[in-house]
This record gives sequence, structure tokens and C-alpha cells, in this order.
Amino acid sequence: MADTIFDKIIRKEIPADIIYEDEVAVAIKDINPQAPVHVLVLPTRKAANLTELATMDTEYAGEYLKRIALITEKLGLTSDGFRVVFNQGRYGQQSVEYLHAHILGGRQMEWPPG
Ligand code: DGP
Repeated sequence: MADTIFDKIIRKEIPADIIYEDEVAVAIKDINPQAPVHVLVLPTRKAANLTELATMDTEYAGEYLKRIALITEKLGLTSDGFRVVFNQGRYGQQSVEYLHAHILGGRQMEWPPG
């Protein structure tokens, strides 16, 4: 699987604003924020996308999803709400082939998304 910018961030080869880190997930501030709070949650075990995560160890995948919820709490987003997005593939406009959950918060979201 090709090396990506997020592989390099996880290996600390390039800098990022890391707001959470443990053995399961690393959360960084998005370099191009689309909301007052825009954080990316990366699994420490590499998966290219959500489809690949679904083939991985169930316990690990569950722990990764729990980290996303935990980080929304740490960011203080649970009372007003937030949005979690996984972009995948061409139609999903995924630009980095390393699974990442976008956590967006701090403003009113629109539906449907563009
Ligand atoms: P996606 O389109 O779902 O693949 O989103 C990729 C996101 O990654 C996009 O919102 C911008 C962000 N991003 C790209 N390169 C970097 C980087 O070097 N550092 C950080 N923190 N975010 C990045």
C-alpha cells in the first residue's frame, strides 16, 4: 500500500497538530479546516478506507470507532452535536488513501452535503 502523508504524520516524520494519541488512534487538526472544529482521527493500524477497516480485527475496529466518540467528548462537542464523515473513493472525494474520520463541529451543519 502506498505511503501517504498520514503514514508520515503517524511516524512523526512530518509535523501535525496532534490533539490525541494512543495505541489505537491519532487525532490531528485538519490543515484546511471546514468548521471551527475540524479534527481527523487516524487508526494506528493502516486501512485505506472504511471498506478495508471492515475486514480488520473486529475488536480493533470497534476500539477505533470508540476513539472517535471519545474525541468528540474531549472536544466538548456532544451537547450541541457534530458531524463525522468518512470520504471514500472518487465519488466520496477521498484525497488521502489512509482511513480518517473527519470530526466537524462548532457550527450549524447543512444537509444534504455538497
Ligand atoms: P479527504 O478528502 O477525506 O481525503 O480529506 C483529507 C483531509 O486531510 C483534508 O481535509 C485536508 C487534510 N490534510 C491533507 N494533508 C494534510 C496534512 O499534511 N496535515 C493535516 N493536518 N491535514 C492534512
